[in-house]
Amino acid sequence: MEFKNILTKIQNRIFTITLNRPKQLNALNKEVFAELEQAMKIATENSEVRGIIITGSGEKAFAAGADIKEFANFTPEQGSELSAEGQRIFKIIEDSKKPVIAAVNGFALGGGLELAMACHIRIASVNSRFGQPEVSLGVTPGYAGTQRLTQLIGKGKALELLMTGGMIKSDEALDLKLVNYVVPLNELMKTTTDLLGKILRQSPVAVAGVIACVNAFYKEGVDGFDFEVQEFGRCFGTGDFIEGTTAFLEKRKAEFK
Ligand code: CO8
Repeated sequence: MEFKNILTKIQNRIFTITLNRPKQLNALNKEVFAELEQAMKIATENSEVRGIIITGSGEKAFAAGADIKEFANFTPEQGSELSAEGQRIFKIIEDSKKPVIAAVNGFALGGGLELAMACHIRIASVNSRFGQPEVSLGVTPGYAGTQRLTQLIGKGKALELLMTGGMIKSDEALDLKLVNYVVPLNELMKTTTDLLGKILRQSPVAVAGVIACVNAFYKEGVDGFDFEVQEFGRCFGTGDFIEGTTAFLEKRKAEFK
């Protein structure tokens, strides 16, 4: 499938989505969102794909936010619609059964940071910068930045970043546990691929279960402990469980299908 605003490739069971509007610092407009949703659908449905990486093209930006030119003249209703649509698509990423890692290669601002936070794990290059500058534009974040930033770094620091609209460097993002690792830009994709590779050697059923259980912690009205009991039990009926336990008992490496 041909995309205009993103690039996709499949290599070694990994589906890579590269935001590709480098002249606009990969700003997220409606077309990017539509293509991102389509790409996630392809990655989800293709059984060859086991994990997903989202990154930005160029050496400057992962994504510098929602496309300000697109929403500058919006009415309140249009603003709400855009926000709801973006949140819906980012939730597809968060709820993906296949692990999704953001390889943050530069500015991750506003909607760009919100996209990175919808991914399961974030790895950043040293030159990356993070922030939610929406307050400087007279809006609150709209793609769940207030929620996921608070989940990831805690209320006090989240409020500081959200209310000042300030930008932080990669080392501070690491201290805040907003990202798992910071590496030189030329090592970003290798580090990301290596980490994803470690995950892909595990049972895909169990990895999907872990994602669902951890997400359950944050779901209103869901008891994560009960959810884990159900998910744990469900694993017992799967080929992955038989292969994993049999391989252990036979003192060999499990080969998950
Ligand atoms: N949207 C549209 N275009 C952008 C964006 C953006 N978010 N960011 C950068 N660009 C464009 C610039 O306009 C410029 O284009 P042109 O050359 O045509 O003028 C080009 O990218 C390069 O940018 P700069 O010349 O500004 O590059 P600098 O290196 O000088 O600065 C910065 C880099 C600091 C990243 C700067 O570009 C900047 O501050 N960008 C805006 C960052 C921002 O405010 N992001 C948050 C956007 S709001 C948001 O994400 C809300 C999400 C929720 C929306 C909910 C729906 C309503």
